[in-house]
Amino acid sequence: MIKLTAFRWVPPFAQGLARDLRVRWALEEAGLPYEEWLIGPEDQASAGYRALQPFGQVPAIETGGLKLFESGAIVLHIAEGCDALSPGDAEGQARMKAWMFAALNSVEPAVQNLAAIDLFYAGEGWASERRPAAAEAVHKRLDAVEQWLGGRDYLEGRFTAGDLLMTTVLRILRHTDLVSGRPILKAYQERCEARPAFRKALADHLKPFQAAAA
Ligand SMILES: N[C@@H](CCC(=O)N[C@@H](CS)C(=O)NCC(=O)O)C(=O)O
Repeated sequence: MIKLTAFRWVPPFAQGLARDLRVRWALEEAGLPYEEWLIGPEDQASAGYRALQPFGQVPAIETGGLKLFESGAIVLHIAEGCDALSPGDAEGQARMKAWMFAALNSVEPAVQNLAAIDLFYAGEGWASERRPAAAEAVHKRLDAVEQWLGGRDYLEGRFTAGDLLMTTVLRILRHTDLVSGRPILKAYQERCEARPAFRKALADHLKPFQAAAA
């Protein structure tokens, strides 16, 4: 059975965003059962956990003898050989990987930078000075994704692991109107998030936080 690490608890701003959600979603799309290993700060610092995830972060998985970290690498590993996440032809698979990298390397850094300013440093003087340029950087990336999507339902005509990662990156902007104010991107995000696999993954991701609050 695949073992997936996730946090036992995160603050409300991170609930529904923490990156184990990406892996849960991919596992649901692939129909692969898994068990969760809920961790806390003491685990993050432990040598045992660092052997699984060198940076002490989540997510990581352990399956058979394989230990894997980095949400993108894990999602790719699951997508390979999974019809729901990956096209059957080599060209389609290469395009899927390009969008996976684009989501994590071209879009997420700008999005994460803005989120950090808003969520961690909102009260700081430097943050209000830096924010307009950070927001502009996000706009540039969102413009490009929106333009690419145009009338397409998905980045490559059908749902792939590229859409899965792009959707989870767009979710990071939920505290702003940067996605919700763009009809094409909003519809795209809602289309991807309407998938039963996402709904199930999100519900399971949130369960430990709800249990901790009860
Ligand atoms: N590039 C990594 C980033 C992982 C990451 O940032 N995880 C966050 C949760 S979403 C985390 O573990 N934060 C705690 C920490 O960095 O100590 C990935 O995609 O897996």
